[in-house]
Amino acid sequence: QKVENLPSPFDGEPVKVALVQQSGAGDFFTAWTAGAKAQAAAINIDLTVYDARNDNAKQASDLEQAIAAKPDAIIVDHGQTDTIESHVHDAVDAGIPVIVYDLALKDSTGVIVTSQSDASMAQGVLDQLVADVGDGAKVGLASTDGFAPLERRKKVWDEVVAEHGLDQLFFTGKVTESTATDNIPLIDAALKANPGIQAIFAPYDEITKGVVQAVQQNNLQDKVKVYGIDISNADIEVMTADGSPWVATSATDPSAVGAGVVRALALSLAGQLDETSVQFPAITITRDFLLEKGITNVAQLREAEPSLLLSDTVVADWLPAISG
Ligand code: SR1
Repeated sequence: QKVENLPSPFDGEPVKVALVQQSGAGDFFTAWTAGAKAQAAAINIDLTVYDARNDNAKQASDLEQAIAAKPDAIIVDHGQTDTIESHVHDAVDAGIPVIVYDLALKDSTGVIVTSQSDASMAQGVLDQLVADVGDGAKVGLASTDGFAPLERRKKVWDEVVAEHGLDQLFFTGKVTESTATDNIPLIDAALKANPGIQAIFAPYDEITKGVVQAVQQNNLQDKVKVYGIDISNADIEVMTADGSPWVATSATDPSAVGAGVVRALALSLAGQLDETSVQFPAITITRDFLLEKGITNVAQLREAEPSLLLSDTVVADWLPAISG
């Protein structure tokens, strides 16, 4: 989908952009990166992708390497504040425009900051959780600290737990290059140690899938409800399977978000971005909705919920949203 009549700097030699990722693993990041690449290709951006495979020291050296290559701009996707922020400042000091996605910065001067609407995403599924299991229910959190979106979602969780007197019996989880598989033993142990759990909030779909497996291998699918964040073809298959405990998720279309981050950068390079931060809106999707509509993949979900395409977010006549 190449776009014609592009403004400067997209109307000449390809614009060189480095994408420095903490990890490209899992459904979300695979789709996000595909969306970023498609949007970049449409507007004459030559995108070089660095994937640190969840190695924070490597992401820092990837960013140093990217700065040394003097690209026209850098996108930093996720990362730990402690290891990445100083390098972001180095890039800004070197005159390289920087846009970050899901990276918490203590000082974001000169940087475009983007994220999903994490607070409303978490609120959407947690409202459903409270409606389903009620105040005072026994619950668990399957997540981890150190990742900006997960910490933003946990903040809402802590508020909901306090407001509704939920009895939080565990908080466990990890992010790795095999997050779904690596969370199964953690949740299995938590379920065995805490009989009577009624609901689990697992605010990252790779963790959610691990939670669903652990619930099923303990034969607790009729007793424990699971609430997630994110959506993918594989997630829809898990949610709509017979007797699935995964009852609701809040999500964007990750491919549309990856594309949206590239558009925000492109608007900024063209001198047409007024804001310094962009948030991508999400929707809450229930298992019942997917089953009622007969939705079996993300393409069908986009048709049912066109707002997922983000067609009105950071767009211009010369910069339409790329559909996934
Ligand atoms: C490890 S952080 C994972 C989250 O970041 C993305 O923005 C996705 O929504 C995912 O849940």
